[in-house]
Amino acid sequence: MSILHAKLLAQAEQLRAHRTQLVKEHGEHSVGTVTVEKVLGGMRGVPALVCETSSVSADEGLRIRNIPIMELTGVTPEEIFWLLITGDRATADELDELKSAFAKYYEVPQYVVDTLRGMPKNSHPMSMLSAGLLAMECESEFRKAYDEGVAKDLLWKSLVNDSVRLIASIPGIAAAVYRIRFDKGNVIKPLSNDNDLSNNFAHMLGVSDDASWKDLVRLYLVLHSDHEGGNVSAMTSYVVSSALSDPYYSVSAAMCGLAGPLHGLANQECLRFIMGVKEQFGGVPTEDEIRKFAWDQLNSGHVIPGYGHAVLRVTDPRFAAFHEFAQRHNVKDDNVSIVQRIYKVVPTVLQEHGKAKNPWPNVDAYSGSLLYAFGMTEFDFYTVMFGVSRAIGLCSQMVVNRMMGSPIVRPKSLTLNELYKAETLAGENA
Ligand code: HAX
Repeated sequence: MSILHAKLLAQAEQLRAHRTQLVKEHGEHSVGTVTVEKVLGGMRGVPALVCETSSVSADEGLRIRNIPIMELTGVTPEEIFWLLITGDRATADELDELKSAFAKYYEVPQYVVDTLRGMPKNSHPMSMLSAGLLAMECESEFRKAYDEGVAKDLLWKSLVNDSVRLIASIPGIAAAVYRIRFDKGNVIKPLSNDNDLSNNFAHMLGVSDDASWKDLVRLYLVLHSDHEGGNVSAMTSYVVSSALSDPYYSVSAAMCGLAGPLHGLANQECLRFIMGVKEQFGGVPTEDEIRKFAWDQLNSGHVIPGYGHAVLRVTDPRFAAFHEFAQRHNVKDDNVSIVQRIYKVVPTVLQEHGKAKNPWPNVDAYSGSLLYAFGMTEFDFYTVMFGVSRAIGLCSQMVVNRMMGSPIVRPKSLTLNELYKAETLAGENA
C-alpha cells in the first residue's frame, strides 16, 4: 500500500499540527453547554467528538468528506474507503493498488471458519460476526508494532495495514456466517478472476448471480459505510481504539453495539414489521389499513421501526437512494410496495402522535425489503450486511484519529446526587 501510506503520511503531520494548534490557541473556548438533560439524555447533541470522515446534518443527512451521499450512489466500496480515509476521490492507479491489496485477504483463514462452526446453532449472526473478527485479532500488525515499541506518532501506519486486511476479510467472515448459520452448504471461496470487493462479497454469499443483486450489494456497502462519529457503533470503536486497542478489538466491539435494536438491528425489525403488515392484510394493504395498523402499533407502546432518527429531521437520503435503486432496477415485490405505501402514511401518523422528533424514515425502513426481494430471506442476517459496510467507516475514522494523535477517551461521570449538587451550585453561582 505504498501510494496510500505516502498520501496519508503528508496528511498525518498536518492533522497533528492542526489539532495541536486548536488545543493551544482555542483550548479554553466553549463549543456548547452540557445541561442536566443532556447528561441524563444519552449526551444527545453534545459536541464532544471529532470525526473528519463524514458528517450528518438534521436537514440534509449524510455527507462523506463533504460530498452528499446522493452524489456517491454510483461508486464502489473501494472508492468510498479511499474517499473516507484520504478525503480525496481515488485515481485509477490508486484504486488498482487498493483492489490488489484487498484481494490478498478475501479468503478467510480456516481458523475463523472453525471458530464460527464451533458456535452454538442458535447464535445470532451478529455475535458470530463479532467473534469472527475477534478471532482474527492475532493477525494485528498494530498490536505487533506497539509491542515492538514503534513510536506512538507512527502507529497509524500499521493501523492502515490492519484496516485494509479487516475491510477485505469481513465480507468473507460475513459470508461464512451466512452459510454456516443458515445451513447453506459449503463456505464459498472468493473469485480468482475478479478483485472487486462487492462482487466477491455477493459471490461468497451465494444468494444469486443476478447483476442487480451485485449492484444492490455494492450500493448497500456504500450507503452504510459511515454516519459521523456519535452513533453507537462509531463511538464504541472510537472509545475502544482510544485505549490503543487494535482494530480487530475495536470493530468487534462496535459490532456488538450495532447489534442493538435501536441501532443496526432496526433493519431486521423493520422487515418483520412489513411482513406483519403483509400477513395481516394478505398482501399490500390500502393506505387506510396501514394507518390503522400504525396506530395500533403506537397505541400498544411500540415504535414504528425504520422511522425516526437521533439527528436527522428529514427523509434519510439513504432511504431515497434505495428507492431510486428499486425504481432503476424495476423491483416488483410486495414488501417493497408496502415500504413505499408506509412512507405515504406513517410520517403523518407520527406527526399526529406527537412524540417522535423526526417522523421521517431512516435507511433501515428500505434496506431489508430489497435484500428479501433478491432472495436473502434471513432477517437475522441483515445487520451483518450493515456491519460489513460500517467496518469501512470505522476503520477510516480510527486511522484518521490515530494520525491526529487523539488521546484516550475519558469523560467524567457523576452520581445523580453529584449532578443535582453541580446543577444547584451552578444556579447559585449564576
Ligand atoms: N415510533 C414511535 N415512537 C418513536 C419513534 C418511532 N419510530 N421514534 C421516536 N419515537 C419516540 C421515542 O421512543 C421517544 O419516546 P419516549 O419519550 O416515550 O421515550 C420519543 O419519540 C422521542 O424520541 P426522539 O428524540 O424522536 O428519538 P431518539 O433520538 O430518542 O431515538 C431512534 C431515535 C432512532 C432510536 C428512534 O426514533 C426509534 O426508536 N426509531 C425506531 C427504531 C429505528 O428505526 N432505529 C434505527 C435508527 C437508525 C440507525 O441508527 N440505524 O442503525
